[in-house]
Amino acid sequence: MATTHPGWPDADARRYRREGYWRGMTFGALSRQWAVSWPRRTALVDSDRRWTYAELDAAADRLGVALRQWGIRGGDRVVVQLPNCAEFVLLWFALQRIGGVPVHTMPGHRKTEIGHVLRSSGAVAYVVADRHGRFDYRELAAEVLGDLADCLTSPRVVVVGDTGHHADFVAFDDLLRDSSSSAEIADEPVDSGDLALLLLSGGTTGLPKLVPRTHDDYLYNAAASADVAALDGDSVYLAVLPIGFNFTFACPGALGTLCRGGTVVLARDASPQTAFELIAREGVTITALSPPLVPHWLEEFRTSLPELGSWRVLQVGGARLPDEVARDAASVMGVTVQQVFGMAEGLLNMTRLDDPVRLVTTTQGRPISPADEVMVVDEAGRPVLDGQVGELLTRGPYTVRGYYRAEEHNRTAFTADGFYRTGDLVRLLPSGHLVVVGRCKDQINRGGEKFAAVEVEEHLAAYPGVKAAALVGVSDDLAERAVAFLVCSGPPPSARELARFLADRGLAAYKAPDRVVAVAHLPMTAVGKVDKKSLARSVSD
Ligand code: OOB
Repeated sequence: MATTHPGWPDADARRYRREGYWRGMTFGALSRQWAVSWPRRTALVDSDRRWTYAELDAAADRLGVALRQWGIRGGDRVVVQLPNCAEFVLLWFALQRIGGVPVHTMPGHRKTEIGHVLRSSGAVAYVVADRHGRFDYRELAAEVLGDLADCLTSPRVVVVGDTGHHADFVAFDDLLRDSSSSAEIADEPVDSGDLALLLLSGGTTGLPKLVPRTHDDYLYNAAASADVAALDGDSVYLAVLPIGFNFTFACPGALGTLCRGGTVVLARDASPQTAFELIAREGVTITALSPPLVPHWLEEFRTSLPELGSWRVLQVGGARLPDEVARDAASVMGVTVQQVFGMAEGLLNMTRLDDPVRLVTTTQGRPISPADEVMVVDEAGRPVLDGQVGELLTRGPYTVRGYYRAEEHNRTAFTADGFYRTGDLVRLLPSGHLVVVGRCKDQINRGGEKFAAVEVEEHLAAYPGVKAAALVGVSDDLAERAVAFLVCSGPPPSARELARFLADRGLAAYKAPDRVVAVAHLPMTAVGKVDKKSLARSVSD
């Protein structure tokens, strides 16, 4: 493992163990324990399919056997691109039992992103749904595999649902059926310090990096956030955002809920209609949204005035929640709002359920762990004066010390003493709460969906007649808009033409610019970089 990414230095690891942050437990063993502690409680609900903890345990064993017989070995990476369905959870725990490493991707990712993730993780398998929405993931898988033909070993494809005409793809259900009937497996020798999963970073330089999370650190992430969200055996968590998103999966999300013996309910889409029906039917107590969804939920709530007496907490995170929306959400829907400012790399900040309204509506919370170290620094890396704005740096028991297979990038993304440079501009209040005021990383964050500007700029520059391109995030009321500034030799393309062009090049749809502005040249800063601040100002005045 030492060759793929840096881990925590021994002294820190010893301290995290000694002080109880790291429990020395793997997810494979832990999920067996749950089945012993509360076998008959409902663990998982997907439409009209339900699993108790005992059933989840048995399914993970059976699928683990099947995956092992199919050739998955300890340490093998498996790229998972599934919508919110029970198979995601079953597969995740099955992989944990045999030491496999799920690599989380988003349903919106397309050929470019998936190809990159398959290559950079060196995955042996790629798991997709047959269709979701109007999109056929089997076609995507076939196309990506065609492009990977140059790789030494091409990953094999598993399809949840119907494999269609793809004879070389394996159906998830067949995999299960063909496994030997005695579903007894000896656990692989997995160590709690081993890699448990890979998450995708938002990306600041080109394609996203993989974030290596261990059993020790990710379990602490889930359990500590479960405590801050006051989860217990009566909690019912509704997964609305994509289940592969770290927020939905483990902050506290599905994993934190299971750690406490609660119930995870999966929503197939993020509409308030679907969610309100599930909240009423399943007695949901907590759910989590990204900021752009909140006004839709508010509007539907005001219109339909649903009876949702069980619902207590609404977490919101992934992008800055405007203060007024936070206030409205609490007062209109009668729930406690919990702001969550987190990152795939680790650090989680959450407002506390008993924080005064002022902090809940105007801050993005404070670190969840007493062992989280945060520093706010100026451009030269020196701590700013109290209350001043600067870049947030952090390290701690669940914040990684480096990306996976990214030695060069790690030299700049982390300080010499192991602090992760978040690229977020924050102000630290005396209470320890953080206010996110902006960003110094070249990233676009469209209401939670992030990507590096440079990744799209490279594609924009390939558009016929485009001589130079800069993509700039311009903050709007709720989400950020991506504006493409283009220097063109002829008439500039429209936003729609660009969207089609980028989709043809295999990019996720959310990366397409909202607006195109033709300019004679791109302004430069004194150090020769494109002056994105002045470009942003030119359209936001
Ligand atoms: C979450 O994780 P990522 O890795 O998709 O994105 C992390 C970045 C942060 O560095 C920050 O720039 C932004 O997203 N962000 C927020 C925010 N939450 C995330 N910016 C302002 N306010 C917030 N509340 O997005 C994530 C992971 C776990 C839990 C919640 C969110």
